[in-house]
Amino acid sequence: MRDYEDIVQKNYELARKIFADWGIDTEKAMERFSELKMSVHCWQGDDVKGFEGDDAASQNLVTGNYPGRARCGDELRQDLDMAMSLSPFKHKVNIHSFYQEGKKKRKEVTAADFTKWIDWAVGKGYGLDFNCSFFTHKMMDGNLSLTSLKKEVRDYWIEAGQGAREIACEMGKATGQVCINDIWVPDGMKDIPADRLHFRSLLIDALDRILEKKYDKKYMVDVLEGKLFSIGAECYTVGSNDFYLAYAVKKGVGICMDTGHYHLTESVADKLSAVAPFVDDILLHISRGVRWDSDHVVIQSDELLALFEEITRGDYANKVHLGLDYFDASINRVAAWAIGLRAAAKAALTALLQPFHIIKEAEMSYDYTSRLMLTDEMKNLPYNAVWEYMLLKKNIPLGRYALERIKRYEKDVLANR
Ligand code: RNT
Ligand code: ZN
Repeated sequence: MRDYEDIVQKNYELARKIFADWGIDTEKAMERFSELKMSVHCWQGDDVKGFEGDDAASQNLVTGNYPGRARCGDELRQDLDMAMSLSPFKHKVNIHSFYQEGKKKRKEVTAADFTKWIDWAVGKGYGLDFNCSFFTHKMMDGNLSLTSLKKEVRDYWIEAGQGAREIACEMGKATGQVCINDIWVPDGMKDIPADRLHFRSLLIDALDRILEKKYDKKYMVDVLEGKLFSIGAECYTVGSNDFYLAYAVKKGVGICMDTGHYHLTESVADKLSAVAPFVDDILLHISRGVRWDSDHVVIQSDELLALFEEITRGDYANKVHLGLDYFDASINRVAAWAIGLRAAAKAALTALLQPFHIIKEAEMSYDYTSRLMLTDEMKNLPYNAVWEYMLLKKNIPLGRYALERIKRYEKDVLANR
């Protein structure tokens, strides 16, 4: 390990000079990295089950049964701490209303049912984000919630949605960091609907009622998350991406873009500059779509890098909020978090180290030859040398050593569950 540290130091010194030659200050890039906050989705740790023990209407969409699933708040928080200790980001933690620990009916939960989460977050300096869980519940009408044809079902979920905003606001106040409240509903149709507009009208009414009360954006910000399709809703999603985007722009609400919720060739990196001029807040749910699944563990990829390139170059710092969203129960769940966190962090740092100014200059002088050649050349700069040095400085284990730590945790903690 000591030898390895020396190598990392030496590699960094060389890399620093190479980047300087391209006009990049590596120290500054690392400083900018340190301002980034990543919201970690708690539901990777328990296969999106929640703590209510109510499996009614549940469709188990998470495949795999690797041992060690977190079964309660204390276990989930312990696993989250472990995963975040392997990531160089500052963190928020994203929780759903069914992670309440007060054994309340879902529409009756209040911030008091999240005291343990809030105390933990405040103690560790994490921010919190929130979501009303419009699924896995006996008040679901099949996969319809806010757009059920039954008024009592709609009313139930509208109340739950209103309550969630109150909780989110309390979380924002307690942590001193804005809490993003995301609304995603699974409502849709397996087969071709007769009257598409009808369900969308119901969703408009429901959202209008949920979002009626005004909150201080310093504490709580609302975002709406659309989707292309789900299992069992292949033909029609009421809350499609177009629907929410139009609603959000008209009503001054934020948008959540989940990178797994579009056609596989669509690019959220491209969408940011199209949407950002018209909305104040964009929450990213960074995920990896694979064929029909929108939620594979995030790994290093061209798409991921493109997303961080856009965030860095577009300077959306105050508008774009970073978050992860995926789940895999077939591998160690803590590792699943760590893999995604580290992949996103590497992409973020790489984007900050890129000599963007040079290709921008080429573009501004219509020199597309230089732009293309330099875009390709800059892919091979020694980013990893800076990454390893940054981890070393933050006292975060490098590569294989992070895995060793996870394996030890699996043996000492997860295996005993
Ligand atoms: C589902 C959405 C949503 C969920 C979480 C659990 O397709 O992506 O964000 O993953 O709210
Ligand atoms: Zn999502």
